[in-house]
Amino acid sequence: KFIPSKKATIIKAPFSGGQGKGGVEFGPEQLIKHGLLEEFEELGWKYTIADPLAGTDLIAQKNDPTDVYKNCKRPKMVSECCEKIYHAVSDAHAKKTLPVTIGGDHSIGMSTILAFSNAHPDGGIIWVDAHADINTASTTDSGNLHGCPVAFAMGLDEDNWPPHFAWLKQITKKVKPSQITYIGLRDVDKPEKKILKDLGIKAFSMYHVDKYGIAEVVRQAIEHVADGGKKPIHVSYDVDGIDPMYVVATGTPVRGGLTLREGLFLVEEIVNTGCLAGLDIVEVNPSLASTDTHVMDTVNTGLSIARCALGDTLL
Ligand code: 6HN
Ligand code: MN
Ligand code: MN
Ligand code: MN
Repeated sequence: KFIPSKKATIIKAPFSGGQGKGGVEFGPEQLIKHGLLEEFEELGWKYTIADPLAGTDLIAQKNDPTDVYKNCKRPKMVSECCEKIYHAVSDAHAKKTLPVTIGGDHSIGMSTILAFSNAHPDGGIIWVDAHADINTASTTDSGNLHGCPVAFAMGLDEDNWPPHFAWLKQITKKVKPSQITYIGLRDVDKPEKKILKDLGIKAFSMYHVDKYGIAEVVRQAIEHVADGGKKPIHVSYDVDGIDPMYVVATGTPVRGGLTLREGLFLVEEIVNTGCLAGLDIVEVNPSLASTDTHVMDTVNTGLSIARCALGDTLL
């Protein structure tokens, strides 16, 4: 409905500055090495590739000990890279293509959902994750900005933002709390719980998945953010939403997650509405598994998410 042309822009975001571990920057190249582009071709999609971080010295920036602001780690690096990704995703929307952003860590979600909601002011966002990623610059305990992208995209606690985020402050249309919902939550920090409650953000935790089943949860999520399938939907997919038994190679695994099929089914259901208009696949970290089998389990999960999002179906 919203991307009738089957054209996509694949945005490479080999970014790891939003958290401390190395390796998540290899996500895009691993997914591509193991068949991401062939999936697009096989499923009849045309694509172009954007590489907004090419030419950025990511290694030097990650190791810059002066890049701290209060409790926030690497605000300069996160801000500079996220601004570039914001422009790449905005361009993809302007060309009426489906932006598929491949992480990298989840801090880039601040850019993808902000670009989406500026391109589609009536659109809805489904954030699939074990975590809510809605810590503010003040509430973050870890200081890792991949735990904060939703708060930044909403403009929460702007007064305490590191000064580097001036570009983001200038974007006046922020994501509204009513525009987003979560699926898969099971590790939410105390201040995040308060924010979700205070802002009335609808969230489906693993409790809801167990109680109502994934089909009903996805139905309600689509109802809440997209009027049951009348409005564009962006899916920001942190692979740690799926249980670590399927996805070992990720930075912040939490047990008790979605089964592989639940995690894919929810994408299939969203695609069936015809409303998918943006996708992120993040937090694939091939360095964090001890065997090749475990690396491939995780990489293949990322590839399966993409395949479902591109409309692979037997029917
Ligand atoms: N992710 N809530 C924790 C923090 O450090 O703020 C974990 C964040 C995880 C972020 O998985 O994208
Ligand atoms: Mn997560
Ligand atoms: Mn700019
Ligand atoms: Mn996340």
